[in-house]
Formats: sequence, C-alpha cells, structure tokens
Amino acid sequence: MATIKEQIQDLYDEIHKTQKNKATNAHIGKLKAKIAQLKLKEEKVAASSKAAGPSKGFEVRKSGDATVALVGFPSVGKSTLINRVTDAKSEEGHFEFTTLTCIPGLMEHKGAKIQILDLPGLIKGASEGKGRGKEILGVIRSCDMVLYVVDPFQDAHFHVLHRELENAGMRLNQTKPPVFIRQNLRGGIDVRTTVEQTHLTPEEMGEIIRSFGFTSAIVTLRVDTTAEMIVDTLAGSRVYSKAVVAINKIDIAQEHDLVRSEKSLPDGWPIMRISAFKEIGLEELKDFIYDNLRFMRIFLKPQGQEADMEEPLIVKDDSTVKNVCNNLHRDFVRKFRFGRVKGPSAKFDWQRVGLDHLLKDGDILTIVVRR
Ligand SMILES: Nc1nc2c(ncn2[C@@H]2O[C@H](COP(=O)(O)OP(=O)(O)O)[C@@H](O)[C@H]2O)c(=O)[nH]1
Ligand SMILES: [Mg+2]
Repeated sequence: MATIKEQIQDLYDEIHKTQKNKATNAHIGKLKAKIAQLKLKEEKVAASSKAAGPSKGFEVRKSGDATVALVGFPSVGKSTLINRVTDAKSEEGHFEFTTLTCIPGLMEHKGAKIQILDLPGLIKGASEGKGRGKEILGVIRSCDMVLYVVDPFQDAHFHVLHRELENAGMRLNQTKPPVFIRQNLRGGIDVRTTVEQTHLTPEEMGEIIRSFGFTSAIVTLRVDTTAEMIVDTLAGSRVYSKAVVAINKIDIAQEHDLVRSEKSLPDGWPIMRISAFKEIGLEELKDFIYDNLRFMRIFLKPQGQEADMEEPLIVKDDSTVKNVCNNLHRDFVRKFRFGRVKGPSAKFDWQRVGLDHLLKDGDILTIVVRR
C-alpha cells in the first residue's frame, strides 16, 4: 500500500493535471479535502512515534517585539543580509558552509526590537519533509512575518517556495475567510449565505464537509466561497501572516531583470529592491520591515504617577489590553481589575476598559491590578 506521503503526492499530481475551471472546482475541492485529511493523519503518526527525538539547531528562543523569517533558496543572500542589518554572524557564501541551523539576529529600529531568523535554504518538497523541511517550516509558521529574499536571476524559485509554505498551511497576505462551520446534531448540512455563491453548489459544499466526518452542520458564508476556503476552515492549523519581498543583488541586475522579477510576484505584495552585499537600500528595508509589521506605541501611566511619554511600549497594532498585560508581567492578567485609557481608542478620557479592549497607536494606558 502506498505510504501517506505517496498518497498525498498522487493527489497533488492529480490536482496539477486537472484543468482549473468552474466545472472542476468541486472535484479539486474534494482532492484538497483529502490532502488535508491525510496531512492530519500524518501529523498524528509523527506525534505518536517520537523516535527521532528533538532536533538540534531549531530551538529558537523568541525575543524582541516581533520575529521575521528569512525565506529563500540557497545562495540568494539571506546570510549576507542578516549580517548587515542585525547583530548576527551567519556564514556567507561557502557552498559547504551554507546555513544548517537557525541563526537569530536582532535588529533595533525606531525603538522596536525585531528578531530576524536566518534559516537553512528551503527546497522543493520541504513541506513533505525533504531537507529538514518540516522543522524549518514549523519555525516559519511561528513568525510574525515572512521576508522572502529573491534572486532576480532565479525568480521562478519564489513560486516553488511559496507553494511549500502554502502546503504547510500558511496563508500569506490573506485574511481568514468569513466562513463558519458549526457541527450540529441533526438536520444535515445547512448552508446559509449572505452573498451569491458562484464557485460551488450547496451539494458540492456538503460533499466536502461530509468528507471531514460531519453529517450535520450549520454553514454560514459571508463571502463567495471556494473549496479551498472550506478546506482551510475545517482543516484548522492555518496561519495567516504577513509577507514581504526583498529583491536582492540589484548591484549586478539589469532593470529588465528586476521588472520581470517583480511582475512574477503576487499582485499587491510589498516589494523592495536591495543589495545586501553592496549595502544598497538597507536603511529603507529596515523602515519597510518596521512599517509592514504594523506596530503601535502605547504609553504606560502607572496608577497615581505621571505617564512615561519618553519610552512607549511597542506592540502589534491589533493588541488588546490583555496582550499588553502579558507583555508586562505574567501576573498582570490574573490580577487584572480594570484598565483606564486616554487617547485614540477611548470614547472619553480615562475610559474604564476590560482585557478585551482593542488599543490604538498613541493610547495612554493605566492598568489596575489586585494586590
Ligand atoms: N553581487 C551580489 N552578491 C551577493 C549579494 N548578496 C549576497 N551575495 C553573494 O551571494 C552568495 C550567497 O550569499 P549568502 O548570503 O551565503 O546566501 P544564502 O545561502 O541565502 O545565505 C555570496 O557569495 C554572497 O556574497 C548582493 O546583493 N549582490
Ligand atoms: Mg546562508
């Protein structure tokens, strides 16, 4: 019998052979649902046979306000780049010496501490476990942002890697689709939609959902839904992170190489041109990373004292009071009574707020805890 890996590969092959159009949407959806299920099975098998033990070099200690993973084929210039923009010392250039472990470097910019990880070059088949692919992808999944480093002479590489990241459950520069599936005791698959569905019929949706073992469920769709979105919703373990691209080696590339590279990248993605080796565009790259990580500044005002307007706390721009508490002290959430906010997120000065309150850039926050 074919191994799980082979079965997955067969399904991928079948998808690639299938013409993508309206008539094959549902078929492709079912194949993708099968892949998702096989992967879940594979993960369970891997988890139950911990024979390999922990692997060296991948126990990354996260530090700083955000973590960025460098992703690119070998020799695109990742190590050169991390050595120029952080305090890291990563081996450059020598073929036998390409990076085998995960090397973290810290970049301080505009008051934010950004950890950048130089990872071993990913290769085709990584998501199926080739070249320590699973471990590398695991680290990438846990990061706040992916920084693709692209060689303008090898721009096809981007798509190979991008597919590996997608296969590993990453959905880059995408938002979680507004598709909600709630298991029910009876009643079959009940699809409720607020918009016209052009990709799949309710029957086709039902078939995909049943293949995950649900016989009755209430499905609420607030978007024109593809099979992929249904599979993503049911498979779980999807991560929706930010991705940006640095096109490197512009010192030796012609304008037409750069333009061709840029055109081959997904529409609307943030792209920058740099030369790590000649240090061109690196200050701009730091700004670019900082801006795309979307930080905000929160000024803390200890109860009964002046606010510290000099050194704000740097947090992700979707942070709540709870996130800030976690950042400050591990006891703060447990002992939390309430917060008081003055600034953009407050309806009025010193509004009393709970842990779920969403903060905004420039807020002044007081946290009141039990003694
Ligand atoms: N001309 C040029 N060469 C570069 C640039 N960045 C890196 N390189 C060279 O490309 C080779 C591979 O670089 P390295 O940083 O080891 O790539 P990695 O495998 O992605 O970590 C080295 O010989 C670097 O000197 C660049 O901006 N311009
Ligand atoms: Mg390297």
